[in-house]
Amino acid sequence: MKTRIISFTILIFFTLFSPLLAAMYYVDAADGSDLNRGTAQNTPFRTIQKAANTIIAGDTVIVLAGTYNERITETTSGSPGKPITYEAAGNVYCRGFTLSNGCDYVTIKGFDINPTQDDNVDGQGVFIGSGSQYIIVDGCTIHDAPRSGVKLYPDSSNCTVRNCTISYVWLCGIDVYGSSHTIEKNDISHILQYPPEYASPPSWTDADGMHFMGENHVLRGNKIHNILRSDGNSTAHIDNFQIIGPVTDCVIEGNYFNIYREGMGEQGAMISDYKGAVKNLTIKNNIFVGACTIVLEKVSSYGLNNIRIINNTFYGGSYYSVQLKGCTYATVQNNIFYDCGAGTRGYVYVQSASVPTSTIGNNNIYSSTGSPSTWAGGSFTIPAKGDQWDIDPKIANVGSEDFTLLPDSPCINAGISFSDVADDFYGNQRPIGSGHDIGACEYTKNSAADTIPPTSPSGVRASMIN
Ligand SMILES: [Ca+2]
Ligand SMILES: [Ca+2]
Repeated sequence: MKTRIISFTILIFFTLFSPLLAAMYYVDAADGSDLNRGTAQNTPFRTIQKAANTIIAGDTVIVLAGTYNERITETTSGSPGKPITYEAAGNVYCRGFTLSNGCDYVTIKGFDINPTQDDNVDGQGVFIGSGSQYIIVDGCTIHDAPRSGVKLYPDSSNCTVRNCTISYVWLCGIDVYGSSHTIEKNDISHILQYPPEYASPPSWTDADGMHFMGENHVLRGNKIHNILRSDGNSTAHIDNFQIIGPVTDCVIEGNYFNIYREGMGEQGAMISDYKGAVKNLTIKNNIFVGACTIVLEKVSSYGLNNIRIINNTFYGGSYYSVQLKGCTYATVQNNIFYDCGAGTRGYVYVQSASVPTSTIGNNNIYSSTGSPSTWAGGSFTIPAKGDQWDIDPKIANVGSEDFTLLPDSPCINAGISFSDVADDFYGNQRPIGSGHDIGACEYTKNSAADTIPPTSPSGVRASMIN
């Protein structure tokens, strides 16, 4: 009897509340109709916008392969545990997504996005509005945009942009404002100062991998490369990432940066306090190739404070690798600077105002083509304490950009122990062996044990298994 009452109660519940349960909608540009219910694969909507106007929290929209010549505006929010999901099933081309101010818990997966509107909102690949939280942009290809690839507006928070490939967009691949965002494993290249779709760009326009402002963000495991003069970036100050403040408590880790110095001030990163204070920023476990210079420059009264450049590997830069200009409490330790500076200025430039509070040392500085001993350091005396000066770090293969360490590298176990450097560029734990290594890659084998050949087990006899 009791079982029957429970079954009856469940039946009543589902009858009354089934519209509130998560639904699945289908969209098919070729065979759908917005007059359909959209709830089955054989009754799909024709437009993604129709689905956007229909869904509630917890619903999923499956978009079938095809070309959708529409910009989708999402105003409905998901909720904790009940996100709204847009998923591309196959190759789905569309004009991108605008998530209105305050729109929360929306996931966008796998779309090929080519925005066409010459507009600061709808011209972005994905626009995440002010106050929006818990938006996930995953595995999208965003290209040929009149504005940036993804724009996270100020006051947005807890959003994730991951596994996206972004190219031929304006200003920067991802334009980050707000707080507590995770930007990881994206591939960003060919950023444009003057995209053809942007009729009247401002005079200050630029071409950088990423712009990064706000607090508590993590920028991890991204690849930024090939931002080129030959793409029409005639006056850009090309940087892998640029910060103009305010920035607080952010981590930039495990990224691979590779842009070339083509004579116009390309830099690894440009970090200034132009719009606000920059403090508590850690740049660790990154690989910088080509134009590597990280500039920390105080240009206003806000200031730059406690910026740590630790356990990175720099290769092939033709200028100072790190410049400290008016910042306070900067740390530059455990880095490898390999063939940086073209024999003249490769290591650290420190303005006198930054000297008293800077901690610099325990870096490896090496030139494969000659001694770095004449390199100048501004007001700073080099080599610094603990530096491995003009000592080959024994990197596996710089030509093929394998920056792991060889078994006889002097960098193994020679670094300072930073408690927040608990892994390396590849995600291997740190430390391995007796201490942290210098550079972005921890030597993963126990070199002492490696030299001992494995022993054959003795006293083992084979027997039949019955
Ligand atoms: Ca720039
Ligand atoms: Ca070690």
